[in-house]
Amino acid sequence: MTVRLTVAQALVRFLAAQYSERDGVRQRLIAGCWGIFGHGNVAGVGQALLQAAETGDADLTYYLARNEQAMVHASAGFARMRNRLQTFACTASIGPGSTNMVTGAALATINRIPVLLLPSDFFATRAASPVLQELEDPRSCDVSVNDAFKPVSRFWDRINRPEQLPSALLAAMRVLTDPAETGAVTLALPQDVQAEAHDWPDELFTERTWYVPRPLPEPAALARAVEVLRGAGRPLLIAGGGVIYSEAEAALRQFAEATGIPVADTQAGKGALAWDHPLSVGGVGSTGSPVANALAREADVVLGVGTRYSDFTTASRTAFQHPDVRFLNLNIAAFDAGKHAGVALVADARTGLEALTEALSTPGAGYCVREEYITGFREHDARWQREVDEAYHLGHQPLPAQTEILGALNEFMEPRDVVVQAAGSMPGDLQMLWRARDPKQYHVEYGYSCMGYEIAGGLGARLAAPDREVFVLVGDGSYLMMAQEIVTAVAEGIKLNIVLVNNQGFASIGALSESLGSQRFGTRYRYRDPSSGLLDGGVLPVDLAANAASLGADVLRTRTVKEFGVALEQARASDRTTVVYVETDPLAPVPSSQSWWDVPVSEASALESTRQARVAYQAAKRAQRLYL
Ligand SMILES: Cc1ncc(C[n+]2csc(CCOP(=O)(O)OP(=O)(O)O)c2C)c(N)n1
Ligand SMILES: [Mg+2]
Repeated sequence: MTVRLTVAQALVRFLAAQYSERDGVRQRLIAGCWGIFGHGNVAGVGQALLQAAETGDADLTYYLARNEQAMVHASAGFARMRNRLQTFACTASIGPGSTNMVTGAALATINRIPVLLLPSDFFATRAASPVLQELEDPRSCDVSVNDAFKPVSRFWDRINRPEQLPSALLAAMRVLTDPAETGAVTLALPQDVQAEAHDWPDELFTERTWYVPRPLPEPAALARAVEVLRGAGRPLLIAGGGVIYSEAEAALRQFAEATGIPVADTQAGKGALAWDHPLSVGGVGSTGSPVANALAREADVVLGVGTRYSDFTTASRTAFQHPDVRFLNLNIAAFDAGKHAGVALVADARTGLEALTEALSTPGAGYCVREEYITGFREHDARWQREVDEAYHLGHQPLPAQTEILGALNEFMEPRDVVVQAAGSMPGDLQMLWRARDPKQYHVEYGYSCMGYEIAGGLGARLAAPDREVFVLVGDGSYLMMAQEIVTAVAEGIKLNIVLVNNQGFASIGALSESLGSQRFGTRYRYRDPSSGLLDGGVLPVDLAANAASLGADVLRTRTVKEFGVALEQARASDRTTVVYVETDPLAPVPSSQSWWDVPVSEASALESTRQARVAYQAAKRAQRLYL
């Protein structure tokens, strides 16, 4: 039997019938469809979504975003919160509507998070070419702006004929649900093809379940891994996002407790082991804790679990200084497992950790690190925790320090509450100072570190977990890039608590600039000073709190840490999206991670500040290693 539907109607009906399943738990794979309509999709996908809603033929709720980039962020935030087992589709109009999603696609792919993107495309028939917003490439009639999605998608296709849809859909669902391959999946939909009717086989629309696998380690690879660990005197485990996506927290804790191996975390992995577990040593790398970084420096074996070893994690390949350091990488993606010439253990994080625990716990011949090793880092951690307490309660005047705001928030939040952040000086401070109590509490997007993710990503996180309070932390720079989803939150009644931290510009890049001899050039939001010709004049008459109120949020202005704490209580008690506004001192002190990050400094310069920075840069770079 066949059913006559347009391509867009078939697509919607198909998406509503897809499920994912892991550990016997089944859920809808595509939870709904974000969109912004234009001539490219209004009559195609738009009509199909309307028809689905009106007739009840397909259940695919439509969410209206205010910016296409943001709807991809919301989908990624949602998928991350749901451990990659569920995501959204995103429909955009041809041209700018579609290319606005490219940044979101890159974010999803880099973070290995599934999102389904449906950019609209020019006429497959070319009947009306060049259609409004069509890129005309004199070299080929087959190129459109949607080709820009190719490098940032894990699967990409253009549906030029209805017959191509079924195989493209099956391939797309497979990639979305493959934990090793997942990322942005792009199906470009020419606007005429969306509206074209076709006789589809009924079976295309029967419910389909995509089983998310938990691959076991290969026995020979497990044996090699066990041999490496048994020879380790000063091992360090690095827990990445893969631990959390795999829900391997209990397996991680059992492995650590069985072996005594300390656990450091990455931005995506923070919370995999609670901060106050005796074997938890905090963030590792450029913005990590001095405790984890001291262990990293002397580790003879680094066991990376579910990490892609970003340059922040490895301190640009300076974090590990033991002359014979070896890497053992447990990862579901062979690509990541092979990094740093490591011994690769390709497996799901949970099954892999369970296998390692079992293999190392042989009765009478179990592996465990020496007691002095544990005592050493626990003493160091106790000293470090006192420093964190100080940073949380600095009493900085007249404006509070950012570390005090983060401290107040940390002490205020319940374990199941979620903090969302992405860019600026906060991810670094958070990675170093945040005390995560639950695996889903710390939601910092630091694969792409995309300014503007915060509010949109928070929206997705809250949609995924309506039973958790979401606290979006956003700097003034990020806020100015993408505040518009406050309107979506208000319209949908999706309650967000938004902490807006204003420090008059880019504290992060300002500090980085200064450390690299570039004197904070161009990093402050100031008037242009006519005498210097630079942007270092007076403070601008900008009121971001009023801006947030104008978008429909409740706003609480605070000036002190005490007022900030009271406002947090009020925000939590409210059922409306509430912005807690606070100004902080961008120059307040922050503890040192005792680490480094490679940002090249000009080799030739007319500026003394740059020349000095270059000398320091060259000295630091000598510690960089290849790990062959
Ligand atoms: C889209 C985007 N553009 C540029 C950058 C580079 N960048 C990183 S942090 C930052 C400044 C962020 O300012 P703000 O949100 O106010 O945070 P602050 O640094 O003041 O803490 C910039 C420009 C980025 N990460 N993302
Ligand atoms: Mg700022």
